[in-house]
Amino acid sequence: MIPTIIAPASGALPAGVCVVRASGPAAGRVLDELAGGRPPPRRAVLRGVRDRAGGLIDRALILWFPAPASFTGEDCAEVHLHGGKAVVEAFLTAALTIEGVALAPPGGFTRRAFDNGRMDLSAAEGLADLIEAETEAQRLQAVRQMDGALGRAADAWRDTLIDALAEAEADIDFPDEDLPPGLGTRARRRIETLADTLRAHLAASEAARHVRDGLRVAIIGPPNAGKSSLLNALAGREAAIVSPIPGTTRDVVEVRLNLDGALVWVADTAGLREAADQIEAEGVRRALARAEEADLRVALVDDPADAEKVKPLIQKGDLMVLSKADRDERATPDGFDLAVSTKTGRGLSDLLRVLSDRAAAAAAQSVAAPLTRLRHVEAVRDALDALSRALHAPGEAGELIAEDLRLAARALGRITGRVDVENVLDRLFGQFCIGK
Ligand SMILES: Nc1nc2c(ncn2[C@@H]2O[C@H](COP(=O)(O)OP(=O)(O)O)[C@@H](O)[C@H]2O)c(=O)[nH]1
Ligand SMILES: [Mg+2]
Repeated sequence: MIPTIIAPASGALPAGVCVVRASGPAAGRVLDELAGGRPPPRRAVLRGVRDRAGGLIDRALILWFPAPASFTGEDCAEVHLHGGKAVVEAFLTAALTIEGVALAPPGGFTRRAFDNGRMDLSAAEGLADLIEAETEAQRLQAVRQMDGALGRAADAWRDTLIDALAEAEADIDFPDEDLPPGLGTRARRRIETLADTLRAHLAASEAARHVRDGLRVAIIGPPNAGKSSLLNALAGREAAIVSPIPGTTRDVVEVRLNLDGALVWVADTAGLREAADQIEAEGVRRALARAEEADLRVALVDDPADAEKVKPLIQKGDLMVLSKADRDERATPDGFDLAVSTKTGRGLSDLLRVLSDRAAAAAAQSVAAPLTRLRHVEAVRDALDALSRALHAPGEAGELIAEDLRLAARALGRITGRVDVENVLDRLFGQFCIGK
């Protein structure tokens, strides 16, 4: 028999209220045995909740959602207890004495919703992202994905392919004597349009992942340029150690900023120079690696003459910034985007504005159904590879074309979890919190 899972679904205790959720065939029995029976479906009622010996645990609101019209598609019960640790503990202890009831694993409820066809895999991922969302941009992107935007797009793309496939197969089975063999013009045009759409989604996927994972910024520059001071000033706290001794920062220190609703990670790095010891050398190596993988580098120098030293490390769109701009009131020198001072605050709001604009641009670039995870990107890339093979196959290769179209449809089916899903499920649902 399927176990009935139970877990607190709301946040850390103590709290005003704690929602405990149960799903599975014995969910109704939890209410029968501990809460005086099942109320009418989807109606909140106030009841005394009692342990097996009849002792009062709490007074609680209870709800009953019979299958299939529930979050998981199974019988579900909710008990809104007062959020005291001992209250919740006593209730769970009592519930776990009921046969077939077990504690839910992480993501257990959502996994059942997926297994019962209540949501596709991309929607489940959207829900996980929504729960994790800390910024407005993350929330917007996640709620759309949870609402099915990506799932619907992936299904539509797949339908286009299946239609084209039907046509290609008809051509194989009943070749038209008057036409050259291979993809018909209509099918070819449809596949070309689809390939364009997929390419546009791939192009926008980096922006979508910036929204989800945050824009990654690295501050780089020679020792003592004021990198750690700048990080602390941006963070508004002492995240990194500041000292006049060059070579103080040895590891990458990262802070996250919520800039106008967008997530930005700023990393402070070890100063780039010939290292004095092995630990510092490792710090420099990490600094270079972090700078390389960042979306944006802020090259910081306190002497314009040092600009040449950092130039080889920066890329198009990166920022050249002069630090310690309190020492004289010079205008921003040629070749620099900004001059900042952590002592007087000069230029700091301008720098934050640039970072927030970059992050917002990333959010705005997103298409209606963004590919937010590497998993989606890989599926679309595989589909595109198969499509370009199909489009470039020689005319007589009808069977091969059909096979490539099938492969492309299969790759797109992975986005929603319609095919090839087993290997991702445990990993995905394992990342959820308990009670979700
Ligand atoms: N005058 C002035 N000194 C600064 C400023 N920012 C940092 N410093 C000083 O520069 C030295 C090195 O700073 P730090 O942030 O550790 O530099 P890092 O090695 O690049 O991380 C410290 O003595 C700081 O007090 C600034 O805006 N103005
Ligand atoms: Mg430092």
